[in-house]
Formats: sequence, C-alpha cells, structure tokens
Amino acid sequence: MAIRKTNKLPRVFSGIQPSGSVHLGNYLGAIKGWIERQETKENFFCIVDLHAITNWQDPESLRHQTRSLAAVLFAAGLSPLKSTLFVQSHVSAHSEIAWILNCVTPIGWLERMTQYKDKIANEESVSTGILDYPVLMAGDILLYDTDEVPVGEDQKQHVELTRDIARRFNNIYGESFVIPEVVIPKVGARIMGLNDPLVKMSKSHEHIRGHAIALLEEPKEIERNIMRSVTDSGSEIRFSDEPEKAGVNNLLGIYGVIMKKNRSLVEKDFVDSSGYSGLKRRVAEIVIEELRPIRKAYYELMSDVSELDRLLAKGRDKAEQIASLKMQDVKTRVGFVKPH
Ligand code: ATP
Ligand code: LTN
Repeated sequence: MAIRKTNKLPRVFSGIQPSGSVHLGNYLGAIKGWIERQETKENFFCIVDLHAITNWQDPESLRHQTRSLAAVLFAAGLSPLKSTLFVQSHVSAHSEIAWILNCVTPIGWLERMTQYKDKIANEESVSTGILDYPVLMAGDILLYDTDEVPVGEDQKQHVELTRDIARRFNNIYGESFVIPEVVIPKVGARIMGLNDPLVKMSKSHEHIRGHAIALLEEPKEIERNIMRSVTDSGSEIRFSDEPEKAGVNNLLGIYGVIMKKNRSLVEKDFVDSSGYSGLKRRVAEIVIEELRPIRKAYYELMSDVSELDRLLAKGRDKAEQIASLKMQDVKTRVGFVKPH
C-alpha cells in the first residue's frame, strides 16, 4: 500500500520552472493560491530545474533564476515553517523515478499532449526531454503520495496523465501510488498576454514587449504595460467569451482575482468607469499595490544568498526523507536488488 499517514492534512505538491521571470499569470494562477491555502494543507513546492532544461538555459542564468525564484516565493508569503520549498535537482529520486515511469508509459500517451504538440510545432530540433517532460512531472507528484496538485489550466492534461501513469504502475506492480486530484482556481487559471489576449501569458514569450507583467517589475513599467494592453474598439466593460472582448475580459479577470470579487461585483465596480482607460488605470493601481510588498521583501532576501541556500537545504532534507522511502518501495516492487 501507499506509504502514507492517515490522520494528517491533505498533501499538496506543485512545481514551477526557474526558466524566466515569474509573471502575473504564475502568481494569480498558481502561487497566490498555494500561499493562501498553506494553513490547511501539508505543502511541497518544487523549483523544477530539471524541467527547465528541456529548453536551453544559460547555466549562469539558471543558477541565478533558481535562487531568484526561491526568493520570489518566500517574498510572496510562502512560509518555510508551513511549507517545504526545495529544488528538484537536489533530490535525485526525481530523476530515478522518471526512468522507471518511462518504462510503463506508452509513447503515444506523450505524443498526445497538447503542450508537447504546441512546443514542437515551431521547432526544428526537439529534445527527448520535451517529449518526456510529463513523465518527470508525474514522478514529482507520485513520489510524495500527493492528494492535490494546484496548477493553472495549462497543466490539467499533465495531471490527468499522471493519474493514468499511476494507475498503470499500480496495476502492474501493486498499489504504490496515491492517485492525485488536480485543483484549478475558479478565477485566474488562465491569465492572457497583454499584447495578445488570445495567448496565455507565458515565460516563453517574456522577450515580447508588453506581453507579460514580471512580478518584480517597477510600478512605472507595470502601469505602462497595462495602459498599452490590447483591448477592442468598443467601450463595454463586461466579462465575455467573445474573442474580440478577450482583452477586457482578461483585465477584469485580473481585477477579480486580486480584489477577490465575483464577476457581477467586478462589473458593478466599472459601471461608471471612464471607458477602457479608466479600467486600465484601476487595474494598474491594484496590480502595483499587490506586488509592491513582494518586490520589497524580494530584495531583502536576495541580499543574503547563504540564508536562502540554507532554507532550500532544509526543504531538500524534508523532501528527500519522503522521496527516498517511496523510491525504496518502487524499486522493490520492480524487482531491483537492494544494495548491501
Ligand atoms: P511556460 O509557459 O514557458 O511553460 P509558464 O509561464 O507556464 O512557463 P511554469 O513554471 O510552467 O510557467 O508555471 C508555473 C505555474 O503557473 C503552473 O501552475 C502554471 O499552470 C501556472 N501558469 C502559467 N502561466 C499561467 C497563466 N498565464 N495563467 C494562469 N496560470 C499560469
Ligand atoms: N509542468 C509544470 C511544472 C511542474 C509541476 C510539477 C506542476 C513540474 N512538476 C508537479 C505541478 C506538479 C509547469 O510547467 N507549470
């Protein structure tokens, strides 16, 4: 049976790539929710550097981004007392389990993944890592007997695949893995690019001017990007699924998550607004206010890198304890000889 205590809080696992600057989509779609639910769950959050190198990363930048991401998460309110934050490559069980899960995962399951199909569409040469990305992610989740995986909408299919892989392994080798549930926020699960509201805000497009709002961006820059965001030629401020209203829809969504208001309350707030520029100005204001304390805390944390590394080492120790027990169980089931 799964090695799991019975009387404890639900266990949560989620991951984030140190592959670029954390943006408002990551924050509203994932990080903010992780932090708000810290009290009521047992939390494992992982900086997934092994996933990040499925695309080329400059080594020095990757090292910097990894620490920087840890600082952003702590600055945003992740508490080292309530949550375990660690770096994926620090716990070797993640690579080990991925290999074993590869051997029970049909290639066809991976070729079906929409993120894989999107990623290979514009690439001439695609690494095996891009195809195998969801198996590594399944390993992350299954190592910890995870109950809940809070992610943005774009990762839903990967968590569903994780469930399939876990069931297949359990059928072949006996019940080792807990089958995890995906948790998608009701609002904010898909923040769109400010330059193109039909495309998800993404680290991979951060080089495009005006696409994303980086969490550490200066207030002036945030304001400029929001004021320049693409809307439509109309003037109606309402939620809508029509593609031409996607820009306004996105701005209202951002406002709703930050203000914790439902759709009708959000729309009410803009009944007397002075057109789209009033909407944009108000959204810029609240985004700036939301991010201001995070920026301040971030620079304090980054001024003491050894303390940051110490916190990550503490996280690693906790994660490793659990992951190595699961790895032993998995290796025994598969038929590996235990070293003397
Ligand atoms: P990339 O698009 O380059 O793959 P990313 O921006 O999606 O990177 P990740 O590190 O892969 O960043 O995602 C971290 C978390 O943020 C995941 O839970 C993901 O679902 C969520 N997320 C990413 N983009 C958005 C978005 N635009 N809206 C809401 N949630 C998002
Ligand atoms: N693939 C995810 C990051 C990720 C993750 C995970 C999320 C890696 N391992 C485990 C949840 C659980 C992404 O690109 N956002």
